[in-house]
Amino acid sequence: MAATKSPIVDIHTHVYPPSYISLLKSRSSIPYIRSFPPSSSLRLVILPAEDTESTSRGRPVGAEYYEIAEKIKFMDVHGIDISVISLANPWLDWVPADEAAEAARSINDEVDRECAKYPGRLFAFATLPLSGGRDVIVREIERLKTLTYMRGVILGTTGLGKGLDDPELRPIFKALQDAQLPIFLHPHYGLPGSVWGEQAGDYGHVLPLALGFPMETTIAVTRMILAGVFEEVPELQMILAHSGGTLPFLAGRIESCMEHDGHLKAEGKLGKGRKTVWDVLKKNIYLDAVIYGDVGLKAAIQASGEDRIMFGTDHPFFPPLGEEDEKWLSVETNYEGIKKALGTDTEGAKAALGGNAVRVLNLSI
Ligand code: 5CU
Repeated sequence: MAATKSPIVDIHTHVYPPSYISLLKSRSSIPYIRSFPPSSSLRLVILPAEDTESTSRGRPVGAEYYEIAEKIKFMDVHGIDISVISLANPWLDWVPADEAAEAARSINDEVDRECAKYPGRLFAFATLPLSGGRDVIVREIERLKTLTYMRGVILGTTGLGKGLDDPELRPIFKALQDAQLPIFLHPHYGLPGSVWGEQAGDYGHVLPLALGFPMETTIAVTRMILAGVFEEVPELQMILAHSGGTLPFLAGRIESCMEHDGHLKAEGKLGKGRKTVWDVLKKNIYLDAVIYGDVGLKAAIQASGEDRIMFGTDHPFFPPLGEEDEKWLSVETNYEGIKKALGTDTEGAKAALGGNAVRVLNLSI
């Protein structure tokens, strides 16, 4: 009997649906799309650190950012069976409060319709109307159950504006827990520009993307742990972008700093029933494999377990700089990292490449 091939699933892959692209083209502050004469080609400017007069101002933006057929083409070239697509940063963070509910409804419906064009190949993480406030957000979470292809939500680190340890977010986390919708946590804001120094303009996007993004995620989740979110919402599930930033590597240090903190002890926060950082990594957290190397991936596997790792590409970001390449170096590097860390055709590799995502996100229709 022929062996059935185990599926390859990309859980970290973005789109800006056509309606969102139109909005970006109508704007002149971040996030926006425009050309910078004398060049007529369009550039997408989204990161706080990149809106400067240099070649670092945004990135070229083409059909790969918004055409769903381009996503399928990319999947076919890279052997990807299923993609769980998500709106790319900065999501709806910038939308005025009174427009948030309608914006989220319309984007989520649009993404669901895009998935329906390729049944079985596309699923999605929905977008929340964060600026609309608690009730609007909870209503959208409840509505998501009526959409066929939604399997979780993508979330940035700012929450309602005060970070993810904000007590006001607890009902939202509970609503996600009750709806069994995992959070795909993704960075956007990085670290304050001052940490990159006066020469930052010479270094392109390297510092904010390589270091700012992972630190942002690490800080956000550490604040949730310190605030006791995972004790209060014990079944909350999160998939952390970029293999958890640096959380797997720093977990021991964070844990030790907590255990030696007199203030936490005096406040009774170190008693029985506390979930350690290691507990949270193994019970509440999944990690994508978008870390471009086996050393970081092995740390992720050791921290959370082979059954909690999920392949991703970050498409359409990190395209090859040479136009002649069909296969993307960024994707091949991630495949290679999984091969080196988990071998080829092992149960662990199959799980990381797709089995875990199919199981956790229920990827069948
Ligand atoms: O290259 C970038 O700026 C990005 C980004 O903004 N978001 C993302 O998911 N990956 C790369």
